[in-house]
Amino acid sequence: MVRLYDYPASANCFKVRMLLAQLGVPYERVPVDIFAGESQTADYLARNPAGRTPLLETDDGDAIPESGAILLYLAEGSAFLPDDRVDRAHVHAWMFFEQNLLEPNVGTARFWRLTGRDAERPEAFARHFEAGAGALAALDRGLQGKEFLVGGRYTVADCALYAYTRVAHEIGYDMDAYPAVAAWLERVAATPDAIDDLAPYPESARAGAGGASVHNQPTSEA
Ligand SMILES: N[C@@H](CCC(=O)N[C@@H](CS)C(=O)NCC(=O)O)C(=O)O
Repeated sequence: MVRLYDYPASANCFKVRMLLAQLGVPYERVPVDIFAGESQTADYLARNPAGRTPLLETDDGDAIPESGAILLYLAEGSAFLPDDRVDRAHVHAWMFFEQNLLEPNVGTARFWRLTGRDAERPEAFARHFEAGAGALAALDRGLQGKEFLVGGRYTVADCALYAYTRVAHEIGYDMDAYPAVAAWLERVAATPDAIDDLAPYPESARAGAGGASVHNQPTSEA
């Protein structure tokens, strides 16, 4: 059985839980308390040098870090990853976009806002928030006239982009400004076996709680 090293409040981990549910793959869920340093132990760093969740341990003991890599590994051979080379390239393009523009901005802004870190660095927060709005606008343009991101059907690209987009409203993004995104969010939520189990950040994640994590904090802002 595969094993998922998981932080329940992480939308990066949520992506993987969602795809595992949609593929019907049974797995062992191993909670990692990133604010208690559990992702920074020598053992964990040997399996993921970046010290982050999610991390997937395969049946034969390989350890795969990075949510996008895990999604692509799991989706291989399934209907969630197109065979067509060009469609596949578009899936990859959206997943790179997610990691390059959406997650580092919407994800960071969300983490800072929900844990009180926005007040510590208001200017950096505003930059992330604004860049996140730009990413949502780009996603909206990309979804215009489309049911799903690639090939007219739900793929791992939708799964990857759904995770942070669906919670953007929690920190004040006006989703009415992105009508194609809003309609797509509903379509993704209605796909078979979609889940809704993102946990709230616990007290230990709050600014000043003493956690050692650099979770969602780009080094350029450190
Ligand atoms: N690019 C990575 C980002 C992973 C990431 O930022 N994980 C956070 C939780 S959302 C984490 O485990 N942080 C622990 C730390 O930074 O110490 C991915 O997509 O998996």
